Amino acid sequence: MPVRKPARKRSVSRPASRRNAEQHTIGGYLIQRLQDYGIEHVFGIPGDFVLQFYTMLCDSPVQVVGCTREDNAGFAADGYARVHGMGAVCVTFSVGGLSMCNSIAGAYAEKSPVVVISGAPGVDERRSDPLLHHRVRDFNTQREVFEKITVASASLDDPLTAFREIDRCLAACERFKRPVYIELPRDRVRANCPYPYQPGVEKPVSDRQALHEAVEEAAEMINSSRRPIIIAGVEMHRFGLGDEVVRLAEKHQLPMCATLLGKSVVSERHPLYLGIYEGAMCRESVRKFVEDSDCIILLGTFMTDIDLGIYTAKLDIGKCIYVTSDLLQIRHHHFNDVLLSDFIRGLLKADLKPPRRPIPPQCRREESKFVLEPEARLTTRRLFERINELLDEHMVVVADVGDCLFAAADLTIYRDTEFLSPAYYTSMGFAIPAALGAQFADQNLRPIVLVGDGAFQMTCLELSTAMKHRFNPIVLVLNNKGYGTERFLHEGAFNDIPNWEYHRMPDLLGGGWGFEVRTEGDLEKALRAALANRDRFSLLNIHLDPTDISPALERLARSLAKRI
Ligand SMILES: Cc1ncc(C[n+]2csc(CCOP(=O)(O)OP(=O)(O)O)c2C)c(N)n1
Ligand SMILES: [Mg+2]
Repeated sequence: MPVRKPARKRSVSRPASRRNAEQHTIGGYLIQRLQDYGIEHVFGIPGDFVLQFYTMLCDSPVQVVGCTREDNAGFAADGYARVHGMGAVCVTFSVGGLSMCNSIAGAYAEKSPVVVISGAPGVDERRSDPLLHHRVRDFNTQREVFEKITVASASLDDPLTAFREIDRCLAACERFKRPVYIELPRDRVRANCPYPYQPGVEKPVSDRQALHEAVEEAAEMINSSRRPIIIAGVEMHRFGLGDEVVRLAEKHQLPMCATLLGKSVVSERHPLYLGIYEGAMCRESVRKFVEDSDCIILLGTFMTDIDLGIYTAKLDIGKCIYVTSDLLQIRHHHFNDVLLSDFIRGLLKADLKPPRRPIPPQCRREESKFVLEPEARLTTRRLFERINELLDEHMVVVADVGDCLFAAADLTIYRDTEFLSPAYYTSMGFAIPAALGAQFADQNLRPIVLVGDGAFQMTCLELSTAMKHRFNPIVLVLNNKGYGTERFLHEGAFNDIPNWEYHRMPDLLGGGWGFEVRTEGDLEKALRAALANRDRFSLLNIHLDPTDISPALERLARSLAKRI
């Protein structure tokens, strides 16, 4: 189902007759369809090959959000998509598009539905094969690159097919929750459809017999098990099935875990929720409870190395019901043509009678009160204990790659889907721009951005855009003077990075609040001030010892040490 949120109304400067006429142009139709899918903001940077379309966008109810770099625009659109249901980015040819490859690859890997729109030289301009600026090899190079990292792509060079192509790409984006690429040659933006176009809606359906047999086999397995458990993954969020998972668990009192990539897919305050399962990286009690199970119901999880605690997880597929949007496997039986949503809803309706499996008290996280030691030097462990107390239902935690991601696994997120991180593709630089996208997607959410000094140095200038729009993320820079996670794997001078005065970013950007934190007392003061400063971003430069690591990374180190 397209995510249909009412588009934000803005004053439109052009006469209505012109706007209506534009709806029948390729550019106008694309903008209309973006809105049909609930897209209210498009991130990007203009250039001469996309200026006409930018003008059209600016005259539409869709708000264009200018970013400092195209890769950041890609991350922002990804963050927006994760919160809002679908995102979009619009850039110029090659110099813009190609610099977005990494962020769009991440969106592909982690199933985030982002529509990539790129301007391109006009079809008529290409006739004598000229060396136009931004050209790489030939005029198809960028589209061919994006074919590899999107689920559908099209070049809208022919008005006869362009309208259908727009619908095909957007439907694929929505169905597969993966990016799509739409290229718009600049001389086709205002081209009209040569015939009255009617969008056709084709909905995928499950094979009824396969669905029936799969649900029956799953029910049999659950009913004959003694220690069933659900592990919920990121796809439950992407496909809007989080509520169904909770209903399934509640109906049969099934205990639940989540994966790191799927963290917060169900509320972490739910009484049936145990925590994140990620092999040796999770708490031992949770690990034991999961690995003792004789029926592991994996719903929309990706079996990634990080989610499996660098493959320290011990899950026997012979004890699993494993369903994603791409596959359905019950023990070693594979079923084809069964939609994820149909299977989950089928399970909800099935006659399940699983045994009750009480959650042992040691699996519950102890909620100890954080007692401040004002003079103590701050450590990662204490920092995250304090952050855990700070979180409320109006915040979204956005974690970058590095120890902050491992440490964040231990945070308790209040509401569902309020934790964003690139926990599979693990590209550094995600958090600051993704937080911008998340705040555009839901302006009632305040981002708590967790970012290492290395990742911060990559994309920090997107704070300038947050500043421009008076957004108020609280950015915690974990300044351990280098690539700590890599130091932990392999020490070398290449892991040292310059120690910037991060807390002085407000001087550069002309606003915001900066704090330097060394002790627990400094942290307390800075956090209180940051929470009170609701008008701009706050940035905490948190000095940590270069050898200090989070409890999660410590757990992994201990487990790996046993194996070596
Ligand atoms: C774009 C990108 N480049 C390189 C890496 C490899 N890498 C993984 S973690 C890491 C260090 C991260 O440093 P920092 O952000 O300071 O976090 P820390 O590990 O210190 O907690 C690097 C370089 C990556 N994941 N992504
Ligand atoms: Mg670091």
